[in-house]
Amino acid sequence: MDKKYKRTTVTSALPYANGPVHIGHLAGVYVPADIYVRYLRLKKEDVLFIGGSDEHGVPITIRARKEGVTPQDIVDHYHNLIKKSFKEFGISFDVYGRTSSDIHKKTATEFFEKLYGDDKFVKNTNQQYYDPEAKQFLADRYITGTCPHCGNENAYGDQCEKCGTSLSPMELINPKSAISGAKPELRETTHWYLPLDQYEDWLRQWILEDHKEWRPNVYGQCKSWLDMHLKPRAVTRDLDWGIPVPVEGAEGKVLYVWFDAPIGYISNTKELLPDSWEKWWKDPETRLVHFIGKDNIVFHCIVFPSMLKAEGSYILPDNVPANEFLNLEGDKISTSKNWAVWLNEYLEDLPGKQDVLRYVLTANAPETKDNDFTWKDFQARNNNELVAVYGNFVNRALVLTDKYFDGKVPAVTELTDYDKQTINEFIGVKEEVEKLLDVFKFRDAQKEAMNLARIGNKYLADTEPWHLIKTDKQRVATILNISLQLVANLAIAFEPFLPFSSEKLRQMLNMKEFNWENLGHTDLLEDGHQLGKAELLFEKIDDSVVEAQVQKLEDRKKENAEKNYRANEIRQTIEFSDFEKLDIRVGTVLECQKVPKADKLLQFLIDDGLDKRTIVSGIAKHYSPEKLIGKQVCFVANLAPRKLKGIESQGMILSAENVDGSLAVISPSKEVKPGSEVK
Ligand code: B3M
Ligand code: ZN
Repeated sequence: MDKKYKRTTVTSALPYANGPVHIGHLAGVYVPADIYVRYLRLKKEDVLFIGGSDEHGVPITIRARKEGVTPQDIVDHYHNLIKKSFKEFGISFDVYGRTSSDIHKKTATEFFEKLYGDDKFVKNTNQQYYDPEAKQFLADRYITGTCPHCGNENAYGDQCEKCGTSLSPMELINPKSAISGAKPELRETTHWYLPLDQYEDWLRQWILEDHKEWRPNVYGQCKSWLDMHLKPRAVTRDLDWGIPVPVEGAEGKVLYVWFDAPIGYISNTKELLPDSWEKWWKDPETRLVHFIGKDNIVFHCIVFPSMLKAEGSYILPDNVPANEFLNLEGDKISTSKNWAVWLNEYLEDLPGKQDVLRYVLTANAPETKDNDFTWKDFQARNNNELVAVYGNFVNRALVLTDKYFDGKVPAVTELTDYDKQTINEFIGVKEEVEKLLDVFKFRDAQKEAMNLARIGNKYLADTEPWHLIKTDKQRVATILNISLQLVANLAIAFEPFLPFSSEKLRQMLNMKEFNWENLGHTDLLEDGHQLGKAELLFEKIDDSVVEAQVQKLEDRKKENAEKNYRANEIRQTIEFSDFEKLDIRVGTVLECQKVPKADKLLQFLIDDGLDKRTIVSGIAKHYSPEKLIGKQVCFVANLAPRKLKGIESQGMILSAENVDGSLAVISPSKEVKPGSEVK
């Protein structure tokens, strides 16, 4: 970042207040944002860290309806829960606001009015689904039906959660209102649109030319959106939860949640700094950085900047370091399937271990690709890195000083070449960590900070002060002085990453406040300085602890599978004539191979008795292709052909889904002629 700036406004995505936050949120957004902000604060830069809850949107209303409470009840509950979790994990927001606040309502309303007054919207009338029983228009999420791609009967009007395809309500087969179950009808409705197409040329220049330094995943996503061309986007909705559209004749309409939510960053700044908020949003010498997950890229890089540009008086984001996703034990984190490690539960099970989670999430940060969190890795990183490297070095340096010098920092007498070499190694770490933090490479930065402890451990192991003490106390004094200076450096370097441990260490070292500028110095602790009491910084985590966590997840998986099974059981019965429509046959696998760039798909060539046919099947995670060649399988022969990854699949191979989600291909119990019918 070579541009001159005076201050930095850092925002982190406003989580929806309709559920607790989990490790994916922390890894993707809040830990990196917090590291960055703490780093700038340590450098004594002017920085503001804005957070808050996103309290509008359809999912909140659906949840409220399901639980028989008001949307306000839902957001009150989760806003407080989320706020508490963030606090417990040391996410050091300057303000944590909420979009149901009055100040936000006013700010968002005025923002809309300004754009409306300046003629920045286009008004458009089209047809949308309406629930005649509930007497209201249905948001995409309020319509369920059968997915035209995979047949899932519970697909939503915006997405099928089974196959991941994004949908529009009109594509659903047999649409149903999620409110009343009624069959929705099409009615006309009017909305205001932000004509993003008019911003396309400007966005191309601003992102693709002027911000080539953005992360490749962010830049790439923007480029593909822009290459597909932008369409006007509706900024209003027919809904009764949200900020009313401040236009005559717009009764029953509210601002679209993605229009008001990013304005929440501004409202929350206003809440904190009613008199000076503007300099954080309008002064060209302010740098704006948005921390988000990858699913929010389009809103923060394209939609919100277009809104700000249309308004005219705001600065634009300087960078948007979005992360990819964190998976959990190999599977996608899912709120609806309860496949997550919830922050509140984590702290109940592993009290006081905030920094361990922060450390592991940064070490595995999904900065360039999706990454996996596993409890085994969590344990290994704690035991082999935090305990064995960081904690061990700190503990040895402090305990030895206590033992040989009554806890007073001993003075250096003479430096050997080896001492000088060690010092040279660790003073270089400051620049390395800075270089990485400045470009949002938190994972590598933390690794680099850890090198300080590695250097220290090696130094102690090589110099062996515990042997020397019998013959050369002066030499031991020098060794321990250098070691303690290193410990003080560690405390500062790790403050952004592991704030709780650094604070503990600060007390153990009896240091005043930390300052990033002091990093790399060897005079942080004066001769004779009295240290505080040494305590263990980290503790080993036993197998039983992580095994219990894995068990907890496995139990949930089982529960889910059982729920699914029951849900299937109560599905409607069908007539024999319906069954007869299925043409299921046995075929012999002639060829089988992986589909490139699709980790789930296998491509089969089947002898179906009459001919050869290609079938693509999503079982690559469960079989290696060569194992299936020569096997007989059952397949639906009369399924309409469909394209998967550009390959036309002519049928569907049948498998049984085990409770744990694993798949087993169905084969006849003895060999039959290819083409035999299954009845
Ligand atoms: N609440 C989506 C999300 O939590 C949304 C972010 C708003 S940021 C202005 O992923
Ligand atoms: Zn689907």
